[in-house]
Amino acid sequence: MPDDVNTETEEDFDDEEIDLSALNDDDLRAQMMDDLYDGLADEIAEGTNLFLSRGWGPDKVLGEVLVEGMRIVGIDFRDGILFVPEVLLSANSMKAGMAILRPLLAETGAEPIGTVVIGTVKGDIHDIGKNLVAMMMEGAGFEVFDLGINTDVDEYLEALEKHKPDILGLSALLTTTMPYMKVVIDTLSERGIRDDYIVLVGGAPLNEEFGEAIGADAYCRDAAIAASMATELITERRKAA
Ligand code: B1M
Repeated sequence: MPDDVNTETEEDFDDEEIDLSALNDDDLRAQMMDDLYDGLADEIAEGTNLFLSRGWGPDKVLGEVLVEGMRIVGIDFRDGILFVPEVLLSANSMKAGMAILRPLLAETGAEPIGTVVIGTVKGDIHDIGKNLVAMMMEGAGFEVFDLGINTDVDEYLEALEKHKPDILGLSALLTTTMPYMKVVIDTLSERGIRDDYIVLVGGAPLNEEFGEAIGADAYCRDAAIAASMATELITERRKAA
């Protein structure tokens, strides 16, 4: 066969391993966004470690690579280009990166400034955003008890009784599960314990008006705001006491 005939098929090309460490920051970031889209958890873990070794802060890797990558996945999910199994793989690869960043973001060394109980409400299994909020709150110096997903009102009540937190955080990503936040808050009111806690709510379909309408103390647009709001409201409450 003549030397100049290229026998490489498209499949061979796709299978070619990319050496992530050989990429500059911009290309690595772009490659990781592709890898997140394709649900490649090992590559996301490797890329996350590479960025950290190049001096990127954990918050920068989180915001500029992982959250941004997931935003793109979200757009294609909405537009029917990606489907649930694919998005689950992306979510898992996001978690592989978050597992590396979590201890770094949580490193404060200080005494906890308060306690938080957080969970995604009943009927809802989205947990990436809630996990980020928990991570950021830990990073801001809170002790966090995470109840996971699909949390019903009895589970919240049990955790409040057990951990006696300052803050209750509720997460919902679906328009069909947002109303359950009101069920939780109303139950606290019926039991006469609503004012024992600062209740923060968040999740993509919510807004400030909704938070107000259901009687939450605040709606938090993102994890950084949740952490700063928690600090602000707990400081205010302690001053007033
Ligand atoms: Co679902 N999903 N999903 N999904 N999913 C959305 C939410 C959706 C908007 C996609 C779309 O159509 N564009 C849509 C909801 C539409 C609606 O209700 N208006 C949707 C749907 C429809 C569904 C299913 C019904 C699909 C189906 O089965 N046909 C199904 C529902 C399952 C269920 O819950 N019962 C479903 C399933 C899934 C997967 C399992 C495949 C997967 C979840 C995996 C997981 O979480 N482990 C998934 C994913 C990944 C998404 C998208 C693509 C991404 C969500 C995410 O992780 N974002 C999402 C599209 C989107 O949001 N653009 C979508 C990244 C994350 C960092 O952001 O979660 O917004 P976010 O969190 C932010 C803030 O909102 C805030 O801070 C976070 C960090 O900054 N925040 C809080 C969140 N919680 C907070 C709590 C606080 C404070 C702030 O407390 C104090």
